[in-house]
Amino acid sequence: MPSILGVPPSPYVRKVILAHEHKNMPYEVKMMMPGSDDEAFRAASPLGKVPVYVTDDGFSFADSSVMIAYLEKTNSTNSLYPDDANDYAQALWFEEYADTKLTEVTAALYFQRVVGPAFFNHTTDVERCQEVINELIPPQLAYLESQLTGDFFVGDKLSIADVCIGGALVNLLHADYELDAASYPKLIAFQQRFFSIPMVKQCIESEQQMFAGAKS
Ligand SMILES: N[C@@H](CCC(=O)N[C@@H](CS)C(=O)NCC(=O)O)C(=O)O
Repeated sequence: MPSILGVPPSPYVRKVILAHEHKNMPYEVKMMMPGSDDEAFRAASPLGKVPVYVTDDGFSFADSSVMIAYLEKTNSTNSLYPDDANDYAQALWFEEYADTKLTEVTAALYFQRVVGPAFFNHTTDVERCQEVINELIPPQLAYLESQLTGDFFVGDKLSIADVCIGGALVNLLHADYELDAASYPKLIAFQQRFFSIPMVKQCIESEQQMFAGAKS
């Protein structure tokens, strides 16, 4: 079975796990720390970033977006890419946006409050948290609120846009950040729908167990 090398609380690993679950494809997660100097890991990921994907025949490569594109080539069932060309471009834009700016600001809080203390012996910097909450997160949430016109970010079914944006919102959930109901009503409704998808629920619960285990 193919392996995803990385650490599950990483939003990029989460994204690849959710894609496998959505497409009913087998996978196993093998622990690999970001920045590891494991030779085979570095050969596939010269930047030292997780995840790395290892196929059944031993082919390996890096980058979560490349992984989803690869999965779609090998198995087109339950596609995460819209058929319509404009929708496809829009979904890829949201994937790019979520993997860069949105993850940057949500992971800043997630690292301070959860990942750093649980795994890196890090003490939460309360001032930095306030800066992230007051200045960095609101403009991104406002952008997302402005982009939602229906149940999904693009078209009328779950796409890579929802997986990546919803996955970044999981960072905020873990970091105990509650979206303001008056400012982001559509985004809160999206968040509730996304978090209640069984595969997402299960992913959130298993990450919560991991954090609880790391603390004890
Ligand atoms: N574009 C990459 C980003 C992966 C990434 O930044 N992973 C983080 C962990 S969440 C990492 O490995 N960081 C280590 C580093 O930057 O040295 C992807 O989509 O897979």
